[in-house]
Amino acid sequence: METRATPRACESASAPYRRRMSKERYIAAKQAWAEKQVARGFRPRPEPVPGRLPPGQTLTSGFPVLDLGVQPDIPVEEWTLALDGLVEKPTTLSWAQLNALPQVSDVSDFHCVTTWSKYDCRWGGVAFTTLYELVQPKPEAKYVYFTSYDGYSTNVPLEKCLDDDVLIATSFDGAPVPREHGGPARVIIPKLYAWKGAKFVKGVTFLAEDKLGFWEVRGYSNSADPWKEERYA
Ligand SMILES: Nc1nc2c(c(=O)[nH]1)N[C@H]1C(S)=C(S)[C@@H](COP(=O)(O)O)O[C@H]1N2
Ligand SMILES: [Mo]
Repeated sequence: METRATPRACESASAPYRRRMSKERYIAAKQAWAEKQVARGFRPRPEPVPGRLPPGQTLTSGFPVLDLGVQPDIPVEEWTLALDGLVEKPTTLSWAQLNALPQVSDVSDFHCVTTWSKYDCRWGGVAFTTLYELVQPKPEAKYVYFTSYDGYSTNVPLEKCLDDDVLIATSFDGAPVPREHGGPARVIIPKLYAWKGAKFVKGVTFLAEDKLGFWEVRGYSNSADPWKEERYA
């Protein structure tokens, strides 16, 4: 757990120490300490919502970057998203075509297997269900295999992709998804550990049989449910 900087830290001064200080000096010292915290920009953190943080996770206020050491630079004029495999209508979307599809936004929590979580991420883009309707997967399609411009891949059961919070995100916090966070477009699947969301997404393939992705072949859990702490297989 992260420790909270609050004035209680001073209140815990030992009793003998406090007896040596006059009450006035003690209060003045405590007040000066509190003023210093404010000057340093201390803000109380919101109270945790019970049950919101999955087991073994720690809340972070920053947004760490995790990648394979490459952040591919894909100009949007060259960017495409291929939707293929077991679908009636295989399609390759240009950036303009993706952005012409109905746009949604969703606020969700982000859970990384390395134990940090970030609350209230505001993502905007195209719902996975919109792509599903566009390409019309065949009944045999049961799994989705995502590929990325950095060589990354990950796999997810199709049914897990059909929740309304699963997006191909093109914006974060009202601005384009920064390159280090997977722009121009990345996948967000809030109910699974974040490695299931491909940054720099380039392809979505619908499959009848499951096919393990980059981390899944290296021992990460295939199901990746943070509430069940499915970290490693
Ligand atoms: N293309 C690609 N997508 C990826 C990764 C990656 O290395 N490459 N890392 C995954 C992991 S392990 C996590 S935790 C999240 C991290 O997203 P962030 O860098 O925006 O925090 O992206 C996931 N998607
Ligand atoms: Mo991760």
